[in-house]
Amino acid sequence: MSDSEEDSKEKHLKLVVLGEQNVGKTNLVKKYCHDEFSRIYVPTIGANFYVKRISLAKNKDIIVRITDVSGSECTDQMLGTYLFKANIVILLYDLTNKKSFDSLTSWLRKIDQILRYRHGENRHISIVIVGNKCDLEHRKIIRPDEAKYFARENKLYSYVMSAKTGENVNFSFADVVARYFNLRLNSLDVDKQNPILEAEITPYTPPVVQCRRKFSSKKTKDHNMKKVALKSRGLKLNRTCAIQ
Ligand SMILES: Nc1nc2c(ncn2[C@@H]2O[C@H](COP(=O)(O)OP(=O)(O)OP(=O)(O)O)[C@@H](O)[C@H]2O)c(=O)[nH]1
Ligand SMILES: [Mg+2]
Repeated sequence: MSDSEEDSKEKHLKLVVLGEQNVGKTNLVKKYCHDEFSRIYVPTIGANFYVKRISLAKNKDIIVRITDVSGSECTDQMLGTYLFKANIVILLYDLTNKKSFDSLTSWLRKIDQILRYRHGENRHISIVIVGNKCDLEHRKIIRPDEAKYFARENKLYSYVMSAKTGENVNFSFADVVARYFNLRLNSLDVDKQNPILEAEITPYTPPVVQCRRKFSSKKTKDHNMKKVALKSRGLKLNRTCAIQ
């Protein structure tokens, strides 16, 4: 097969998302694949599977099969199964949860053991760390330099995103995939990955201002004046009373 034929062929990739419970793995994948987000936390049981087709660098089609693994009940054996023939691992942590960041070391150790001893694989696997929930600006406790330091020490790439707002999601996934294939995202690719927000245009109708007229009728005014006049004379006004 010629190089050009090889280049035009669809490429397939297996990407596995791992990390502690509640860090936002399911929502991140759903945001990326279906542009969906849910505030309600529904823990994943086992794993969920998704497929996303992307087109990068001169329309090279890439089919990304994504496995979203439960953060709570993942035994080493199950993890081994999910990691089988994986090309990319996204290790997700929550920028507002220190424990989830600290757990990255043990995730890395587990992955390393599985790849080395179980599969006997020495294949090329890319691991990246991703800090999620960057929209919670006031609650972030993992500093950017901390994450960068950890990534540098472990020779990993590092990203931050928000499954809620979608900030940096499409671009980062595309960048991770492109790096795996040694492709460089061109400016067109970057534009393609940044979704254009479509605002609905509705005609402007000026609000109807309801003014409550504050007035006292002439009748009320006369009535009050009569009351004051009578009071000064020690009298009381009744309906039939007439002032001389
Ligand atoms: N503010 C904010 N909340 C998020 C974000 N991503 C996820 N969440 C919330 O975090 C909670 C957990 O999200 P999930 O996606 O279910 O977490 P998970 O990592 O899949 O959890 P497990 O399946 O138990 O491992 C949910 O209540 C989400 O609404 C985010 O980017 N920003
Ligand atoms: Mg989940």
